[in-house]
Amino acid sequence: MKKVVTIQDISCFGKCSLTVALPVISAMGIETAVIPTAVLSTHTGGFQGWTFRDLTNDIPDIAAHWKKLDLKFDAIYTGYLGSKEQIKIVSDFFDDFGREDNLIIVDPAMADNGKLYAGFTDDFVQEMTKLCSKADFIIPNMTEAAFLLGIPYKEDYDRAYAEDILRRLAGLGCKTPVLTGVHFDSEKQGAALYDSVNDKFYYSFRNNIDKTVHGTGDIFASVFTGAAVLGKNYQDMIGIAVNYTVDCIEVTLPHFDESWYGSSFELCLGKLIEYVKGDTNENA
Ligand code: PXL
Repeated sequence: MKKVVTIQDISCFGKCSLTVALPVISAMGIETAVIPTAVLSTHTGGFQGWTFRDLTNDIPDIAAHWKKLDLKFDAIYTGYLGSKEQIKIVSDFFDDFGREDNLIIVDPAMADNGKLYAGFTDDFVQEMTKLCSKADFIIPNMTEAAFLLGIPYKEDYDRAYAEDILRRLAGLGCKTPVLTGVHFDSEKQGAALYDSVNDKFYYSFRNNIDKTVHGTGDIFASVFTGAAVLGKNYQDMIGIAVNYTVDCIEVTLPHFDESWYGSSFELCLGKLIEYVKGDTNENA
């Protein structure tokens, strides 16, 4: 069986980070180990008064134990990280567990809609930029890409701009950057992947839904990780991730008022399993 370790927080209520990554990657038939970086009572996107227990100091001990056990992973996938100190420790984990034949996937989960998430600063962004340089794939949205590159966030842009951003992201040191939430008009939204080794761009779009649903970045990154580990080609990696993410948004909309804090991804897991079995997911 393929084996992934995902390193991110556990938000006890709210459906993001580990409570999404674990079920989603498992549903794709992949063994999923976890390193929780912090325990929060809820995520920080719309709730007030959340608790935060930092688990940074546990990470080196977990890594040391796993070294003794000689554990090996097909991919290391990181999401939301709580502090710049934590990013440094995760970077050491990459040095210990990264190998020629495994994948490092970094979702620099730190910002959306032009703004950093609560509690993040420029120092954090700098450290995250360094972490991205060690990854095989990074999966920022347009806001995160702007922060990583130190440029202003743009709401409206064209294909040439998106491709320039992807080239510049590759310049940070990651050979295959992926941009999420890409849209060139109000009709379609999706993702773009840049294979810098072959200088080739891949796109996948679905009809645009003009609604932000919390945790969908984590869903995209989890599915993308699963698809990469299963050896799907670049077009299918983004195709499956876009399709499942949009399915999750669509299924949430009818009861969004009660479920404003996260998508009803559970209702579409059957479809994800079908996408994984499918031969092609081209929908560009
Ligand atoms: O979905 C990203 C995320 C993960 N974890 C926590 C968050 C967020 C986004 O707000 O608050 C704790």
